[in-house]
Amino acid sequence: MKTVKYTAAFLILSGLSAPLWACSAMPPESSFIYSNDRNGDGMLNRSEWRESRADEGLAAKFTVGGRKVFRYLDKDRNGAIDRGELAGRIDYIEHPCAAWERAVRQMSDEAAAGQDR
Ligand SMILES: [Ca+2]
Ligand SMILES: [Ca+2]
Repeated sequence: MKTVKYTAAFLILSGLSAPLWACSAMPPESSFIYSNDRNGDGMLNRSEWRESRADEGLAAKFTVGGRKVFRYLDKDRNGAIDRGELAGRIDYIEHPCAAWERAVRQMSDEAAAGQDR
């Protein structure tokens, strides 16, 4: 098991596998819409909005599901809220890649400590 960890840490440190080891997450507004978009059109209509919930891990700067908030956020008045209309108004409490980055850092620290021995 140690060999696997050290090999992974070596590959990460050497940059050989950067594309394989990269962590990516969708923007928070996309995550919110994806979680609440029942008809899959990439937007939240009034009905979807009323039943929307912000996932644990997301912090919204608006009252989720509120009628007045819907009117305020629907800037183009097309009856639906899209990603652009939510941009900057919702964020991750902790970025989804943060735990992954800590784990990678710990592996590389352990690998470095192993080389010092
Ligand atoms: Ca929808
Ligand atoms: Ca709109």
